[in-house]
Amino acid sequence: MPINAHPEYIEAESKFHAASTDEERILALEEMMRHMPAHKGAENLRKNIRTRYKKLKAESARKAKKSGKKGIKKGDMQAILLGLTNSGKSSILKAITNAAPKIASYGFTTNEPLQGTLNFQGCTIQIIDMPPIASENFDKSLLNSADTILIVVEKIHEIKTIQDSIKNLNKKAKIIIIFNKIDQQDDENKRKITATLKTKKHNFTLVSTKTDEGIDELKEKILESFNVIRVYTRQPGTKQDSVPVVLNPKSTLKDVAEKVLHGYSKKVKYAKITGPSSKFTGQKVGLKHIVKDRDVVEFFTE
Ligand SMILES: Nc1nc2c(ncn2[C@@H]2O[C@H](COP(=O)(O)OP(=O)(O)O)[C@@H](O)[C@H]2O)c(=O)[nH]1
Ligand SMILES: [Mg+2]
Repeated sequence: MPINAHPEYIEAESKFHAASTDEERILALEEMMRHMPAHKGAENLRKNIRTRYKKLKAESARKAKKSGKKGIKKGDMQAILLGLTNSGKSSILKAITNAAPKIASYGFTTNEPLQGTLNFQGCTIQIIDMPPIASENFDKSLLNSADTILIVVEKIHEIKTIQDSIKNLNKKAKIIIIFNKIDQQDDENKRKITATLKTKKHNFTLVSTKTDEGIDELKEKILESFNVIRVYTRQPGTKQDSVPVVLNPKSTLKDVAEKVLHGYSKKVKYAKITGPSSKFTGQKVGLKHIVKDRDVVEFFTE
């Protein structure tokens, strides 16, 4: 053990030694690399770790290719379904995307990640149904790259089980708790479940894939988790468009104009804006104005 190593490094190193699969070893090495001692005396150590890491990565890429594992290309907005077998992950994938996964009361487990596309409010969102966390086929790299993790449960205590199993992975992802099979609960239970989840400060929805209860709210939450901004445009004197322009945070009205009007955006002189970024209804603003989610704008050319 090197002198002056960070405690994080030491912890990662013991994880490396305790690891039983290459996948775990790779994750531990990545952690070790993040906390490597920086002093000159540790130069060889750093080199060794990098070499070991490269070797393992190459090896696992070779194995993945051989086993014919289908790679999933990461979309701009990606959410991953996690939960115990039978919690209803495949049913949710089916309810919110175009995918047609197999659904079984028990005995069937998803062996490969399956993906579906959720088209919602002009956005294309990739939803992935993962094999059980404990299985060989669980792809941690996919989990690590996801923007949002959807934890599917049918009982409160399952949340902790799932959270613990992904503890050291993907700390950046937003988490949404999906309490499924709500059709099986009476009103009193629903109230209790809601109260508990609120107390624990979870971002959550109660859903049923049988009755579709909460499904629209879930789509809304998923989209919101990506931090995108939706701006609705309106031609002067007409009805508001129902499909918003979707932008990154801190976008300006100029960005909106370019998305809607393309080459004509230069003709726009000002806009009237109503919504979270306006001081009052129909506020007149210039193109440098920074928009907020759910603003409604009208562009004017003179
Ligand atoms: N009552 C009820 N049953 C559900 C609901 N969603 C899924 N199920 C059932 O739960 C079982 C497991 O569903 P599945 O989607 O395959 O779960 P997975 O193993 O997490 O992918 C199946 O029998 C489904 O019909 C729901 O909202 N309500
Ligand atoms: Mg399934």
